[in-house]
Amino acid sequence: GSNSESKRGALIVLEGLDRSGKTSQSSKLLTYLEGLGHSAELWRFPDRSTNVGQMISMYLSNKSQLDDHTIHLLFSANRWEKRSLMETKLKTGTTLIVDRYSYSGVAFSSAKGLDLEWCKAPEIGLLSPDLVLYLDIQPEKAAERGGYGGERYEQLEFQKKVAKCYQGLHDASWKIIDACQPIEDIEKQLQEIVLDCVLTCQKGKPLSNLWS
Ligand code: FDM
Repeated sequence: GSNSESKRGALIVLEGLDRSGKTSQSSKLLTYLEGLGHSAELWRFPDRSTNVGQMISMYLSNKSQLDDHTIHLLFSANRWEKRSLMETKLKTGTTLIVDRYSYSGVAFSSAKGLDLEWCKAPEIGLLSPDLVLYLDIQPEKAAERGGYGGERYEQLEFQKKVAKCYQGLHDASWKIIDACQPIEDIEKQLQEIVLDCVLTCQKGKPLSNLWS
C-alpha cells in the first residue's frame, strides 16, 4: 500500500538449538528495528504466560508428565491462542520478532519419533513467517557453551536428533546463519536480512498460512 496505515509488519522467526544465541539476537534485532523507527515487538514460544503456557512450563521443568502427542498439541494450541493477535499486530504495521515457532514444534516432537506429517498438521493455518533465521550450530558446540538449564530437552543426545529434524524443515523462507561467528558479525548479518524483509512486507507482500 502507499499510505503508512496499510503497511504491514513482518513476521520474523528465529530458530535453532538451545544455546544457539536466538534469544540474545532476538532482543538485539528489536533494539535495531526500534532504533530505525519501526514498530516492533519481541514474542516467544512457548508463551508461558497463558494457561496453556503454564502447563507447558510445568512439563518442561519436569514437574508434570504428559504423553508426547499431548504436549505437542499444547505447544500448537499455545500458538493458536496467539494467532488472531498476531494477525492484528502485523496488519496494523507492527513487525514481530518471534523466538521459536512451529518449526521448534515439529523438530522437537519428531525428534522423539512422532510422525512428521502428524506433527505438522496442527500447525496448518497458523501464519507463515516471512523469514526464518536459523542460527546454525553443531550440537556439540552448543553444549560446550554451557548454560544448559535443567529443562527436559537440554541434553546433547536429544539436541543432536533435533538438529537433524530441523534440517528437513528448511524452505525458501529460511536463511541459515553460522552461529559460531563472532556475535557482532551475526548481529550485522541478521540486521541486513531483517531490514530487507521488513521493507518487502511494507511494499505489500501478502500474508500467508503454513505450510507455504
Ligand atoms: N519447544 C518449543 C517444543 O518442544 N515445541 C514447541 O513448539 C516450542 C515452541 O521447548 F527446548 C521446546 C524447545 C525448548 C523448550 O523453549 C523451551 P525455550 O526457548 O527454552 O523457552
